[in-house]
Amino acid sequence: MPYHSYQFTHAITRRPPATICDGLRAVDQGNPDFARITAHHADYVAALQKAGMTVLELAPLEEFPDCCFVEDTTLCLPQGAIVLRPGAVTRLGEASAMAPHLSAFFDKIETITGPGFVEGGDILVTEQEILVGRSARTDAAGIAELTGIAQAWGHRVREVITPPGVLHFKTDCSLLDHQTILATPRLNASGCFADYAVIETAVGEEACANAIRVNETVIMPSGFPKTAEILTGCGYDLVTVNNSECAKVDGGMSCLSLRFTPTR
Ligand code: CIR
Repeated sequence: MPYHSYQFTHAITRRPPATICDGLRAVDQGNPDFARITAHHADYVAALQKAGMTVLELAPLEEFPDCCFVEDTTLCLPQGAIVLRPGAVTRLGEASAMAPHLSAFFDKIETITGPGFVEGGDILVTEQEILVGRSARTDAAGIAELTGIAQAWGHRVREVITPPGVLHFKTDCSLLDHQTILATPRLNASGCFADYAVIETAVGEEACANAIRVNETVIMPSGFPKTAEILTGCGYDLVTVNNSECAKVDGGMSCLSLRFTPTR
């Protein structure tokens, strides 16, 4: 049996729009350079393909500056897809724009109808359970609605807390394998990974906690040599992608794709 939490055949991405300069961010670090973010995005797609994925690349939606962060629109599970409800007002419409693309891959598609909100960046799927972080973007009502759907599909859902001031739960953690998590020391200190082995990001390298395990590969942002060395030393097959421009609008490795194995 494949590990459903990190072995996949397909991904969906969306190329960055020229309006990415209007993308949401917590702190102003300047605007992403459009040519560079486009080149980095192409490198990211190539890394997914090299990891064995068939990638559907969608066209940018200029009316949604954050549209390349497709992870926040949908949760893909082995049983089907759940169209989410982003808590950022400017991003709400991204979910319904993704919905039509899912029917080619999934027999079962459910939708979070509200009034609650949930963004994919707050959802970490492991082999054992689905962790959902309550955050400024994901609230109790959204988690309750998601839980109802996921439980009916046989999943255990556990609500956790995204640290204050942190955009998403997965800003601070990633799945490395069926029992191991990469996490920042601040998130690990919350105790939410007591049932897992945890590898902490190196001091000063917290910004690389958002990585993705895809089949045999771990894809992480470049520029974090100490954490890269730790992961390589633990035997992970590491590929790095420049994320300098996405990071200016708080984007990382997980947000740039939906990863799944089609059910149809
Ligand atoms: C936002 O603030 O919504 C975007 N600028 C970044 C979203 C990153 N998404 C993710 O980590 N899943």
